[in-house]
Amino acid sequence: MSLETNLRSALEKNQLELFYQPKVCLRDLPDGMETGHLHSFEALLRWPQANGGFISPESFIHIAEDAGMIGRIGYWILQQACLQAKDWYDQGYSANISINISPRQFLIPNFHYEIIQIIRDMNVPVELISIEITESLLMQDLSHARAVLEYFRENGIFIYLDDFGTGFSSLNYLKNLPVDAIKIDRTFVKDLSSSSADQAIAASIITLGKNLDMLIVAEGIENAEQADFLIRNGCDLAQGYYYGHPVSAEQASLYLHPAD
Ligand code: G
Ligand code: G
Ligand code: NA
Repeated sequence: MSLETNLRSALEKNQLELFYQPKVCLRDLPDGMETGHLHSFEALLRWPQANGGFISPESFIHIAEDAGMIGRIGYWILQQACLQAKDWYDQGYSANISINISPRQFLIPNFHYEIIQIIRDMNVPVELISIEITESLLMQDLSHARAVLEYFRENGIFIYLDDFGTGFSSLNYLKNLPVDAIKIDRTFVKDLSSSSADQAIAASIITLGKNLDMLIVAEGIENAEQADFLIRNGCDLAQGYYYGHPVSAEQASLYLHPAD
Protein backbone atom coordinates (compact mmCIF):
# COMPACT_ATOMS: atom_id res chain seq x y z
CA MET A 1 0.00 0.00 0.00
CA SER A 2 1.16 3.55 -0.64
CA LEU A 3 1.91 5.94 2.19
CA GLU A 4 -1.14 7.92 1.13
CA THR A 5 -3.47 4.92 1.40
CA ASN A 6 -1.98 4.02 4.77
CA LEU A 7 -2.41 7.56 6.04
CA ARG A 8 -6.04 7.65 4.90
CA SER A 9 -6.64 4.41 6.73
CA ALA A 10 -4.82 5.59 9.87
CA LEU A 11 -6.97 8.73 9.95
CA GLU A 12 -10.19 6.72 9.53
CA LYS A 13 -9.18 4.27 12.26
CA ASN A 14 -8.23 7.09 14.61
CA GLN A 15 -4.64 5.84 14.76
CA LEU A 16 -2.92 9.22 14.61
CA GLU A 17 -1.87 10.70 17.91
CA LEU A 18 -1.08 14.13 19.29
CA PHE A 19 2.01 14.67 21.39
CA TYR A 20 2.38 17.74 23.57
CA GLN A 21 5.51 19.82 24.13
CA PRO A 22 5.55 22.26 27.05
CA LYS A 23 6.23 25.99 26.72
CA VAL A 24 7.65 27.17 30.01
CA CYS A 25 7.67 30.69 31.51
CA LEU A 26 11.16 32.23 31.62
CA ARG A 27 9.86 35.07 33.80
CA ASP A 28 6.78 35.97 35.80
CA LEU A 29 4.12 37.08 33.33
CA PRO A 30 1.56 39.86 33.89
CA ASP A 31 -1.32 37.35 33.81
CA GLY A 32 0.04 35.66 36.94
CA MET A 33 1.95 32.79 35.34
CA GLU A 34 5.12 32.09 37.28
CA THR A 35 8.72 31.58 36.23
CA GLY A 36 9.50 27.93 35.64
CA HIS A 37 5.85 26.91 35.38
CA LEU A 38 4.05 25.54 32.37
CA HIS A 39 2.60 28.26 30.15
CA SER A 40 0.94 26.09 27.49
CA PHE A 41 1.49 23.14 25.16
CA GLU A 42 2.18 22.85 21.44
CA ALA A 43 0.37 19.89 19.88
CA LEU A 44 2.60 17.89 17.53
CA LEU A 45 1.21 15.18 15.29
CA ARG A 46 2.55 11.63 15.46
CA TRP A 47 1.75 8.56 13.35
CA PRO A 48 2.47 5.49 15.48
CA GLN A 49 3.74 2.39 13.66
CA ALA A 50 3.36 -1.29 14.44
CA ASN A 51 7.05 -1.54 15.37
CA GLY A 52 6.57 0.95 18.22
CA GLY A 53 8.13 3.86 16.31
CA PHE A 54 6.54 6.92 14.76
CA ILE A 55 6.53 8.48 11.32
CA SER A 56 7.40 12.16 11.64
CA PRO A 57 4.89 14.71 10.33
CA GLU A 58 7.77 16.06 8.27
CA SER A 59 7.44 12.93 6.13
CA PHE A 60 3.67 12.87 5.76
CA ILE A 61 2.12 16.35 6.12
CA HIS A 62 3.07 17.14 2.51
CA ILE A 63 1.54 13.85 1.39
CA ALA A 64 -1.66 14.77 3.19
CA GLU A 65 -1.57 18.16 1.48
CA ASP A 66 -1.02 16.72 -1.99
CA ALA A 67 -3.75 14.14 -1.47
CA GLY A 68 -6.29 16.75 -0.37
CA MET A 69 -6.41 15.27 3.12
CA ILE A 70 -4.98 18.19 5.08
CA GLY A 71 -8.40 19.67 5.79
CA ARG A 72 -9.66 16.49 7.42
CA ILE A 73 -6.42 15.89 9.29
CA GLY A 74 -6.45 19.49 10.48
CA TYR A 75 -9.98 19.14 11.86
CA TRP A 76 -9.03 15.84 13.50
CA ILE A 77 -6.04 17.56 15.16
CA LEU A 78 -8.27 20.36 16.42
CA GLN A 79 -10.90 17.97 17.76
CA GLN A 80 -8.24 15.92 19.50
CA ALA A 81 -6.69 19.05 21.05
CA CYS A 82 -10.15 20.19 22.16
CA LEU A 83 -10.90 16.82 23.79
CA GLN A 84 -7.56 16.97 25.63
CA ALA A 85 -7.93 20.59 26.75
CA LYS A 86 -11.45 19.82 27.97
CA ASP A 87 -10.34 16.69 29.77
CA TRP A 88 -7.68 18.66 31.67
CA TYR A 89 -10.10 21.54 32.25
CA ASP A 90 -12.66 19.18 33.77
CA GLN A 91 -9.92 17.97 36.14
CA GLY A 92 -9.24 21.57 37.22
CA TYR A 93 -6.31 22.43 34.96
CA SER A 94 -6.33 25.27 32.45
CA ALA A 95 -3.74 24.31 29.85
CA ASN A 96 -3.78 26.10 26.53
CA ILE A 97 -2.93 23.93 23.52
CA SER A 98 -1.63 25.42 20.28
CA ILE A 99 -2.18 23.65 16.97
CA ASN A 100 -0.11 24.12 13.82
CA ILE A 101 -1.98 25.32 10.77
CA SER A 102 -0.35 24.25 7.51
CA PRO A 103 -0.25 26.83 4.72
CA ARG A 104 -2.49 24.68 2.51
CA GLN A 105 -5.00 24.26 5.30
CA PHE A 106 -5.07 28.03 5.72
CA LEU A 107 -6.13 28.39 2.08
CA ILE A 108 -9.16 26.10 2.37
CA PRO A 109 -12.23 28.33 1.93
CA ASN A 110 -14.04 28.96 5.22
CA PHE A 111 -11.63 26.87 7.25
CA HIS A 112 -11.49 29.59 9.92
CA TYR A 113 -15.27 29.48 10.38
CA GLU A 114 -15.06 25.70 10.64
CA ILE A 115 -12.35 25.93 13.31
CA ILE A 116 -14.34 28.30 15.50
CA GLN A 117 -17.47 26.20 14.98
CA ILE A 118 -15.67 23.02 16.08
CA ILE A 119 -14.36 24.70 19.23
CA ARG A 120 -17.91 25.87 20.05
CA ASP A 121 -19.46 22.50 19.24
CA MET A 122 -16.97 20.78 21.51
CA ASN A 123 -17.78 23.15 24.33
CA VAL A 124 -14.19 24.13 24.99
CA PRO A 125 -13.38 27.57 26.43
CA VAL A 126 -11.85 29.38 23.47
CA GLU A 127 -8.89 30.62 25.56
CA LEU A 128 -7.67 27.02 25.75
CA ILE A 129 -6.91 26.79 22.02
CA SER A 130 -4.37 28.81 20.05
CA ILE A 131 -2.94 28.54 16.56
CA GLU A 132 0.56 28.60 15.13
CA ILE A 133 1.04 29.91 11.62
CA THR A 134 4.18 30.43 9.55
CA GLU A 135 5.41 33.37 7.57
CA SER A 136 5.34 31.39 4.32
CA LEU A 137 1.57 31.17 4.68
CA LEU A 138 1.24 34.92 4.98
CA MET A 139 3.23 35.61 1.85
CA GLN A 140 0.68 33.93 -0.41
CA ASP A 141 -2.11 36.42 0.09
CA LEU A 142 -1.63 39.03 2.76
CA SER A 143 -5.11 40.56 2.68
CA HIS A 144 -6.78 37.14 2.93
CA ALA A 145 -4.40 36.23 5.76
CA ARG A 146 -5.26 39.41 7.60
CA ALA A 147 -9.00 38.81 7.29
CA VAL A 148 -8.67 35.24 8.56
CA LEU A 149 -6.42 36.21 11.46
CA GLU A 150 -8.69 39.06 12.44
CA TYR A 151 -11.59 36.62 12.56
CA PHE A 152 -9.57 34.40 14.90
CA ARG A 153 -8.64 37.35 17.09
CA GLU A 154 -12.27 38.55 17.29
CA ASN A 155 -13.15 35.09 18.50
CA GLY A 156 -10.49 35.11 21.21
CA ILE A 157 -7.93 32.81 19.60
CA PHE A 158 -4.30 33.54 20.51
CA ILE A 159 -2.00 33.57 17.45
CA TYR A 160 1.67 32.53 17.33
CA LEU A 161 3.87 33.41 14.36
CA ASP A 162 6.09 30.33 14.05
CA ASP A 163 9.64 29.95 12.67
CA PHE A 164 10.12 33.70 12.94
CA GLY A 165 13.10 35.11 11.09
CA THR A 166 13.30 32.41 8.41
CA GLY A 167 10.95 34.05 5.89
CA PHE A 168 10.92 37.40 4.14
CA SER A 169 9.43 40.80 4.98
CA SER A 170 8.79 39.67 8.53
CA LEU A 171 8.57 43.20 9.82
CA ASN A 172 5.82 44.19 7.44
CA TYR A 173 3.72 41.23 8.58
CA LEU A 174 4.32 42.01 12.21
CA LYS A 175 3.10 45.54 11.79
CA ASN A 176 0.00 44.65 9.82
CA LEU A 177 -1.30 41.46 11.35
CA PRO A 178 -3.02 40.61 14.62
CA VAL A 179 -0.26 38.35 15.92
CA ASP A 180 0.01 37.83 19.69
CA ALA A 181 3.34 36.03 19.96
CA ILE A 182 6.41 35.30 17.89
CA LYS A 183 8.49 32.15 18.06
CA ILE A 184 12.20 32.65 17.46
CA ASP A 185 13.17 29.90 15.05
CA ARG A 186 15.42 27.24 16.49
CA THR A 187 18.11 27.85 13.85
CA PHE A 188 18.91 31.08 15.77
CA VAL A 189 18.92 29.28 19.13
CA LYS A 190 21.09 26.32 18.16
CA ASP A 191 24.46 28.15 18.33
CA LEU A 192 23.41 30.83 20.77
CA SER A 193 26.22 30.04 23.22
CA SER A 194 28.97 30.54 20.62
CA SER A 195 27.66 32.71 17.79
CA SER A 196 27.62 36.46 18.41
CA ALA A 197 25.53 36.87 15.24
CA ASP A 198 22.83 34.57 16.62
CA GLN A 199 23.00 36.38 19.96
CA ALA A 200 22.42 39.70 18.19
CA ILE A 201 19.53 38.28 16.16
CA ALA A 202 17.82 36.67 19.15
CA ALA A 203 18.21 39.79 21.30
CA SER A 204 16.85 41.97 18.49
CA ILE A 205 13.80 39.77 17.95
CA ILE A 206 13.07 39.90 21.68
CA THR A 207 13.33 43.71 21.74
CA LEU A 208 11.23 44.03 18.59
CA GLY A 209 8.53 41.75 19.96
CA LYS A 210 8.42 43.57 23.28
CA ASN A 211 8.08 46.95 21.59
CA LEU A 212 5.17 45.56 19.57
CA ASP A 213 3.61 44.19 22.76
CA MET A 214 3.96 40.57 21.72
CA LEU A 215 4.94 37.52 23.73
CA ILE A 216 8.31 36.05 22.69
CA VAL A 217 8.90 32.31 22.60
CA ALA A 218 12.28 30.74 21.86
CA GLU A 219 12.20 27.30 20.22
CA GLY A 220 14.70 24.47 20.28
CA ILE A 221 16.40 25.22 23.60
CA GLU A 222 18.60 22.26 24.43
CA ASN A 223 20.97 23.50 27.15
CA ALA A 224 21.41 25.86 30.10
CA GLU A 225 23.68 28.28 28.23
CA GLN A 226 21.00 28.96 25.62
CA ALA A 227 18.38 29.32 28.35
CA ASP A 228 20.56 31.73 30.39
CA PHE A 229 21.11 33.99 27.41
CA LEU A 230 17.39 34.13 26.64
CA ILE A 231 16.47 34.79 30.28
CA ARG A 232 19.05 37.60 30.55
CA ASN A 233 17.60 39.17 27.42
CA GLY A 234 14.02 39.08 28.62
CA CYS A 235 12.54 36.28 26.52
CA ASP A 236 9.10 35.30 27.85
CA LEU A 237 8.71 31.61 27.03
CA ALA A 238 10.94 28.65 26.30
CA GLN A 239 10.31 25.49 24.32
CA GLY A 240 12.83 22.75 23.64
CA TYR A 241 14.29 19.47 24.81
CA TYR A 242 15.97 21.22 27.77
CA TYR A 243 12.50 21.99 29.15
CA GLY A 244 10.69 18.96 27.81
CA HIS A 245 10.35 16.76 24.73
CA PRO A 246 7.03 16.34 22.95
CA VAL A 247 5.29 13.59 24.95
CA SER A 248 2.01 11.70 25.11
CA ALA A 249 -0.98 13.34 26.78
CA GLU A 250 -0.52 11.14 29.81
CA GLN A 251 3.09 12.21 30.31
CA ALA A 252 2.23 15.83 29.49
CA SER A 253 -0.26 15.92 32.36
CA LEU A 254 2.71 15.76 34.76
CA TYR A 255 3.51 19.37 33.80
CA LEU A 256 0.10 20.69 34.86
CA HIS A 257 -0.44 23.08 37.75
CA PRO A 258 -3.90 23.45 39.30
CA ALA A 259 -5.75 26.60 38.17
CA ASP A 260 -6.20 29.20 40.92
O1 G B 1 7.21 17.43 15.94
P1 G B 1 8.20 17.33 14.82
O2 G B 1 9.55 17.83 15.05
O3 G B 1 8.29 15.94 14.37
O4 G B 1 7.52 18.14 13.61
C1 G B 1 8.13 18.19 12.35
C2 G B 1 7.43 19.23 11.52
O5 G B 1 6.06 18.90 11.32
C3 G B 1 7.46 20.61 12.16
O6 G B 1 7.73 21.56 11.16
C4 G B 1 6.07 20.80 12.66
O7 G B 1 5.68 22.16 12.63
C5 G B 1 5.23 19.95 11.70
N1 G B 1 4.07 19.48 12.43
C6 G B 1 4.04 18.78 13.57
N2 G B 1 2.79 18.56 13.98
C7 G B 1 1.99 19.19 13.09
C8 G B 1 0.57 19.36 12.99
O8 G B 1 -0.21 18.92 13.84
N3 G B 1 0.10 20.02 11.90
C9 G B 1 0.92 20.56 10.98
N4 G B 1 0.38 21.21 9.96
N5 G B 1 2.27 20.44 11.04
C10 G B 1 2.79 19.77 12.10
O1 G C 1 8.21 24.02 13.20
P1 G C 1 7.75 23.80 14.59
O2 G C 1 8.02 24.96 15.49
O3 G C 1 6.35 23.35 14.73
O4 G C 1 8.73 22.68 15.11
C1 G C 1 8.43 21.74 16.03
C2 G C 1 9.46 20.70 15.84
O5 G C 1 10.65 20.98 16.61
C3 G C 1 8.99 19.37 16.29
O6 G C 1 9.38 18.48 15.34
C4 G C 1 9.74 19.12 17.58
O7 G C 1 9.90 17.75 17.81
C5 G C 1 11.04 19.83 17.31
N1 G C 1 11.74 20.23 18.51
C6 G C 1 11.19 20.62 19.67
N2 G C 1 12.14 20.94 20.59
C7 G C 1 13.34 20.75 19.97
C8 G C 1 14.68 20.91 20.39
O8 G C 1 14.99 21.31 21.51
N3 G C 1 15.65 20.62 19.47
C9 G C 1 15.35 20.19 18.21
N4 G C 1 16.35 19.92 17.39
N5 G C 1 14.08 20.02 17.79
C10 G C 1 13.08 20.31 18.65
NA1 NA D 1 4.85 25.15 15.53
